[in-house]
Amino acid sequence: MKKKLKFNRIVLIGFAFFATLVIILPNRAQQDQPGVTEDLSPMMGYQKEDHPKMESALYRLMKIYFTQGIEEAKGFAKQREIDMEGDLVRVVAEAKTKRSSKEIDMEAYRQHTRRQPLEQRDNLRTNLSYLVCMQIEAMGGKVETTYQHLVQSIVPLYILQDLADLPMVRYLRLPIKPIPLITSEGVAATGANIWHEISPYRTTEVVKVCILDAGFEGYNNLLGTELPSSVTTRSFRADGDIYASIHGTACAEIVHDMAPNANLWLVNFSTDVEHHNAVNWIIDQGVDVISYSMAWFNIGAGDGTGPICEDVEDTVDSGIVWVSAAGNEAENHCEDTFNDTDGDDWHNFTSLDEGITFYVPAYYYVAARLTWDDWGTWDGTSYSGSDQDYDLYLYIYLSPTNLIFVDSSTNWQNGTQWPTESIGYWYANFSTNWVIFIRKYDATRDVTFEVFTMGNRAPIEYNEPAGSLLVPGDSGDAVTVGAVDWSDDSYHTYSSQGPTNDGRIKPDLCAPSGVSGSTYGDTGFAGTSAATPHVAGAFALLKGKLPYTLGEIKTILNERAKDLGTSGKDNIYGEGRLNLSKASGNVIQQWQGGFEGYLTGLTEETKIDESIPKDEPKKFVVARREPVSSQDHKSLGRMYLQQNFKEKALEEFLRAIELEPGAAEFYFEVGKIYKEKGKKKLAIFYLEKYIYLGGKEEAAKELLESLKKKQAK
Ligand SMILES: [Ca+2]
Ligand SMILES: [Ca+2]
Ligand SMILES: [Ca+2]
Ligand SMILES: [Ca+2]
Repeated sequence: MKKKLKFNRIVLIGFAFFATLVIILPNRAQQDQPGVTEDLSPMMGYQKEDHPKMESALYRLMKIYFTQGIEEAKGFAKQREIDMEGDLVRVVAEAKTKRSSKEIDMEAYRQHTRRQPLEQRDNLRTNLSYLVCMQIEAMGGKVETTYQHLVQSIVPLYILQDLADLPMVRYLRLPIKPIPLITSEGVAATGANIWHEISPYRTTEVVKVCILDAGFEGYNNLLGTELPSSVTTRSFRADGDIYASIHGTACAEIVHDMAPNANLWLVNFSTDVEHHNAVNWIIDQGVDVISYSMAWFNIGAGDGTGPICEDVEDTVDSGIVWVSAAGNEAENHCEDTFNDTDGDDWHNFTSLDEGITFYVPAYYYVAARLTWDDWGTWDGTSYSGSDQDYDLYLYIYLSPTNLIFVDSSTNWQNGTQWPTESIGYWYANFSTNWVIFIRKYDATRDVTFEVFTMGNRAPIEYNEPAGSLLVPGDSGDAVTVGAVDWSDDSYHTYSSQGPTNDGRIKPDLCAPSGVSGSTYGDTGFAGTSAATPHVAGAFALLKGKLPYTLGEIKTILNERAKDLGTSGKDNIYGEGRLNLSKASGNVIQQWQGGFEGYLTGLTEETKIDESIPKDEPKKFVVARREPVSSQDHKSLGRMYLQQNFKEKALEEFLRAIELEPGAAEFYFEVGKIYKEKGKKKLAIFYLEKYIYLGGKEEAAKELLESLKKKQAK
C-alpha cells in the first residue's frame, strides 16, 4: 500500500510542476547555460513496483487508468505518443518460443484446444503466439497482425496485467517504432546526370526499387511529374493508411531523380511487427533495391544482430540490395561505462556531475533512450536477455539544485528482458533545459551504456559522435549511408558515425543531403534520409545501364566514391561521397564522331542488337569489366583512331589505355550497324561517351586532347 502511494505522489508532483512551468519558463531557460554539477540524492530502499514482464511506460499507463480514469490515461498516452484507439491501447505481446511437450499439452488443454487439428498442436511446440492470439480475443482485445512469436493487438487497459501474467507471454510492450531520418541538387553532385543520357542496357527487364518508409502522403499528385506515371503501393499499417507521412514521398522523389526508368514500390509500416511482415512481402515481390531512410533505437545490440538486422539479412540473402540511413544522431549520443564515484547508484560523468543536460526549444519532441552491453545471445529470433538492471530518469533542469522530476523508465532486467529503457516523446510548449540520469538498480557489473536523445538542437552534454549509428545501419548486410552537404561535400555534424559495437567501420558511403524537392520545398530535405535514396537510386541507375550484378555495382560504387576525411574508408564518410563518374566527378572525355570498323573482339556480352533496321539510328552501350582482353580495347580504339588519326598517334593512344589486370573498365556508346560485308559486320560506331578507363583517365584525356589538336592542324 505504501509503495502505491509513493508512485502516485511522484507522478502527481511531476504533473503539478509541469503545469506551472508552462507559464514561468520561456525566457528564463535560455539565460541559464546547462549545468555541469547536477547531483541526485540516493534513493535508499527503493523497490520498483513495475511488472517484470511489462514495459514500464505501459505499466504506468495502466496505473493511471486504475487510479485516475480513462481520460487521464489518454492524456498520458498522448504526451508519450503511446498509440490509443478510443479506450484501447496498441501493444505487442511476445510469446514464449520454446516449451516442452508436456507444457504444450497442458497449455492446449487449458485453452481447450485438445480438439484442434494435430498441426496446430505441433505449431504450439515452437510458437505459442497462436494461444496468445486466442487469449487476447477472449479478453476483449483485437489482434491486428502477427509475426513469428510477436502478436500486435489493441486491447482494453484493464486486461494489461492479466495479459502480462499469462504463462505463454514472455513480455508485453509497446510496439517499437522507427524514426524517419529528416533533419534535388544531389543528382548532379553525384554524377548521375551523365548516366541519364546513356541508353539502357536492360530493355526488357525493369529495375525495381522499393521505398520502405513511414508513409507517402501526396504521392498520387506527383505521378507523371516528380514520380513515375505509375507506382505500386502497399501499406502494412494496421489502418492501411499509405499516406501516413510525407517522408517517404520525398525519398521516392530522389530515387526517381536518380533513376528515372526504375519502377517504384512504395511500402509503409508503423511498428516492428508490421515491418517484419512488410519485408517478407517485399522479398516475394522480387525487387532489386530497398531504399530505407528509417532507423530504430533500442532494438538491437548495435553489432548487426537483432530483429530488424535479421530482416535486412533475409532481404540481402535473397539478392536484394538494402540501402540504409546511418541516422542523424551524432550530436544526440553519449557513451560511457557506468562509474559511481560517490556510491549513490547514480552514474557519475565527473566526480561532481551525474546528469546529461540538453536544451530543447518549445514544441520539439523530447525523448531519451538508454541501452547497454548486456543483450545476451541472438538466436535469430530473440535475445537471451539481460540480468543487469539499470534505469533511466528524466528531469527538467532549472538550476543544479533545482530539478523537477518528469518521468523514469524502470523496466525490469532480471534475466530475459532487453537492456533498454525509453522515455517517450513529450510535447512541451516552453523552452527549457532537460537532464538525464542513469541509475544502477540491481546489477553485478558496470556496463557500457549508450544514451540517445531527441529534441535537442545542439550537441548534448558529454556528446560522443563515435558509435552513434542507429539500427539497422549497423548491419553488415546493409549499405549504410551518411550525409554530406550537396554543395561542398562538407560533413553534416548530425550524421551518425561508426564504428559498430563490434568494431566494424560504418557508414559505407555518404551522399548529398539538404537537397530541395517538391515535397519539402526549398527549405530542403536534410538528413541521412535524403542521402540514402541517392545511393539506392544509384544502384538502380547502374543496374539499368550496365550488364553487372548488384554485387558488382556495389564494388563500382565503393571504388568510385570520392574519398573524404582521413584517407581510405572511415567511420564518418565510409568509402566516401557517392560518385558515379570516376574521381574527377566528370566524364573524362566527351566527343562525337563516326568511325568504321569490323566487330572484332566483341562478344555476346556486348548485346549489340542486330535486328535494328538499317536506316534507324540506335545507340548501344558496350560495357566491359575485367577480365577484358586488350584486344577488345585495341580493336575499338583502332577502329576509331584509324578513321581519325595517323598511325603514330594510334600507337601512343593504345599504350596509354593499356589497362592493368583488375583495373579495366571501358564504356562506349556506339551507333548502328549499317551493312554486312562477307561474314563480318561492318559497322559505324558513333562514339558519344567515354566514361572510365580504369585509372588511366588523365593520361587518356591528355592524349585525346593532343590528338584532336593534331587532327585540327
Ligand atoms: Ca551535467
Ligand atoms: Ca553517483
Ligand atoms: Ca531497468
Ligand atoms: Ca576517408
